Amino acid sequence: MEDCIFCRIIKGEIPSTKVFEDEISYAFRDINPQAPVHILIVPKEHVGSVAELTQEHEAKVGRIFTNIAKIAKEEGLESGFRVISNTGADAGQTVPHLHFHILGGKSMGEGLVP
Ligand code: DGP
Repeated sequence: MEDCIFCRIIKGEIPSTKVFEDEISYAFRDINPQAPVHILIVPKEHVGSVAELTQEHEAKVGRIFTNIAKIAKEEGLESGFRVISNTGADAGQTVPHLHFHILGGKSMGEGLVP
C-alpha cells in the first residue's frame, strides 16, 4: 500500500520513534499522545482493520499481543494499561492500517467510552 501512512512508517519513509520491532510487527510512539505512554503496534503486512482479519492472520495477531505484553513491561506499565483498536468510522479510525493503541502511565478510570 504505497500511500498508507503506517506502511510508509514501517519502510522508514516517514520518521517515527521506534519502540520495538520483529519480523511481523512494528511499534512506535503515537504522534498525538493521549496518555504519558501512548504506543502504536502494527502488523508489517497491510491489513485495514480488525474487521478485515481472517484465520490466516491468527498467528500474527497472537504474536502482536505477546509483543504488547513485552512492551508494557519495558515501559513500566505494571500498574495497568489499555489496548484499543478503533475499527471503522463509528469508532473514529483515522488510519486504515490495523493498529493497537497501548495507553498507560496514568489512571484511565473505569469507563470505556467517553
Ligand atoms: P486511530 O484514530 O485509531 O486510527 O489512530 C491513529 C493514530 O495514529 C492517532 O492516534 C495518531 C497516529 N498517527 C497518525 N499519523 C501518524 C504519524 O505520522 N506518526 C505517528 N507516530 N503517529 C501517527
